[in-house]
Amino acid sequence: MSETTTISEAEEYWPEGFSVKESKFSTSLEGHGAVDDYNKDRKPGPIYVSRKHDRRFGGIQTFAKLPVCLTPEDLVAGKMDAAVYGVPWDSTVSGRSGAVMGPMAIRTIDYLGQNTEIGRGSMGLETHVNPFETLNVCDFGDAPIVRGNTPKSFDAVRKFVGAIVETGTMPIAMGGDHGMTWPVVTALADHYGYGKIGVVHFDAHCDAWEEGPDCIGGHGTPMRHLIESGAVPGTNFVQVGLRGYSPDQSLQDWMAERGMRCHFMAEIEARGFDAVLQDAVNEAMEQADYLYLSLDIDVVDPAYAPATGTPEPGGLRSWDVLTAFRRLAAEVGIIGMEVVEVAPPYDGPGEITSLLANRLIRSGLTGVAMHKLGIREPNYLHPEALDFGLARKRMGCDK
Ligand SMILES: [Mn+2]
Repeated sequence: MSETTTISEAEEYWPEGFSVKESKFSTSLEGHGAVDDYNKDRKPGPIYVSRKHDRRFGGIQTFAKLPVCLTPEDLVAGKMDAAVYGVPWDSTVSGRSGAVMGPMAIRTIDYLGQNTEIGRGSMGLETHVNPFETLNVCDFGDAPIVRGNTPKSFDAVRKFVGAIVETGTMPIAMGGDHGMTWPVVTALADHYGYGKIGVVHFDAHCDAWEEGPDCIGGHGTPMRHLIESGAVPGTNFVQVGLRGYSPDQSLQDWMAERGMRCHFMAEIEARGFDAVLQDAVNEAMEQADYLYLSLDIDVVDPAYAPATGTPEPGGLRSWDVLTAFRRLAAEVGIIGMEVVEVAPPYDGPGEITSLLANRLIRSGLTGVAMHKLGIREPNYLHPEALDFGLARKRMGCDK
């Protein structure tokens, strides 16, 4: 197939005059887009683009100042446990656009870095675990996007994620609108098996709508596509944080019929977030062999995360979702995660939405490291995080 899309190729995707709802995914990893076009004879392995004196906002910004990998061979040579990548895509939004700029904003907002030699470590205060000491993690750049062509873009995203997964590396996505979850999780299902994956889905919205007329891959439909394709059955979904004015009764009935587990904000307010999170942890372990985390930043209250296309007042606190990502990754174990729908043009002073997204990924990575270290007890917190008197005692100050 040629590099450019001809009208006849477009008609292959939408044979009835751009009115067909089904996308054709190809399954081969051929042309997966995870390539290094500029350094063909380079020895494979992670590329460090920071100097030791680089800090905070300086230098070349990768996610957490991690080394860069560009090819699957780099991931293998670097024995990468996880690869953070972006999906700069917002052509399937229903509300305000801008999520195309999400990945870069999530990278550049960070002032920590990951290099302990410059005095700014990454040990989480709640757990005393530093994910970058336990895990090899890289920035894998961004998935290739075909402007103006949703099926081809989604096909490219599926292959790109497939190329990561095939190396045994965990893919961690920065979105991008939620439409991308259809190809991303399909790529995981290609590898782990249809019906084997469970998704804990944090969102103000259910994202299980039918496509609108003449629409394909809308950001309110990815969970519907995953259920209907068999990649992730309805019984394998746990949804947390739904509120506002959708889904309507008939869609709720459809979701219930498919065995979806949904925890609305009303239940969270009535029972408390911790009780509902514990249910979500238990349900995630009951339903599936492998767990994926999908978080739409609009699950968080717009007071904490205003920069998103379809904000809905009355949501979760930052602390809630940070805890949830860490706990699910640590206690259940995950095969991947994503933070989507960050639309930087609407962010407030301090770029608080991008910052929260950055910290969510760090928190999830901390959980992945805890799981690897065997720290899997319910709601683990380091004793000295709860009582600093223990630290004084340990150092011989308190007798
Ligand atoms: Mn969503």
